Amino acid sequence: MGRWDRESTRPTALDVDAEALPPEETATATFGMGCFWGPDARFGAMPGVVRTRVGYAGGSDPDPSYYALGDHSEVIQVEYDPAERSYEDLLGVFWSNHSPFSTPHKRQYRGVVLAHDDAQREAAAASKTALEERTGKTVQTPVETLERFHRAEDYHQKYELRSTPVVADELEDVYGPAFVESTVAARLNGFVAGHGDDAQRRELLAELDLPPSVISEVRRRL
Ligand code: MHO
Repeated sequence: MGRWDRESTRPTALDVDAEALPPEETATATFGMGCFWGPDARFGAMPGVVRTRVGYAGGSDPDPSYYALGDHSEVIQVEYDPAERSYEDLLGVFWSNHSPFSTPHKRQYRGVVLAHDDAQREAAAASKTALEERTGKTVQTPVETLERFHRAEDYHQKYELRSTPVVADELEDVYGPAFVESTVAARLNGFVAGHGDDAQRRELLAELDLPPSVISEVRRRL
């Protein structure tokens, strides 16, 4: 893919993504928090989060899809830099951004921690107990073990960004299939949904060589 501004020495979005921490060096967390579009944007804007993707998990159906979820729930998967973020940080965001004291009527939207290992399971259980002690209420959200993550259809990935006029088409052109796993797309997806702070947004936008139409539409939404 070429540069938008031939004179520019700024990195393209793909250059920036190529510098992102490789998957072998990230840690991964998976949570059910209701409709997965929201947490995709929220976590995507967080410094230290490297990649996000949405999917279906927590059930046994071998091949779930949006219209045939079986016993799975919508989940957000977050890859993060363990040197910059702790699993506890993510748990903090998790507990304050779903409804832990009630069970939704559809399993599709249940809150759930899907732990990747014993350490995550213990940390999640401890934070659940702490929340119960702090509030005096019973937390309904279970802590379970992730068996398998099924990635959702592309049209659900980075949904806020994808549904932003102009930006969506341009970025699909720039990225093709790399869009879902892009760190830049994760951040922009968060920014258009209103997450992230000013300095963080300005820094990323100033850094990138993106189509001017994309920059101006993203700016308009900040
Ligand atoms: N049906 C809701 C949530 C979608 S979410 C991917 C809506 O259209 O807003 O389940």
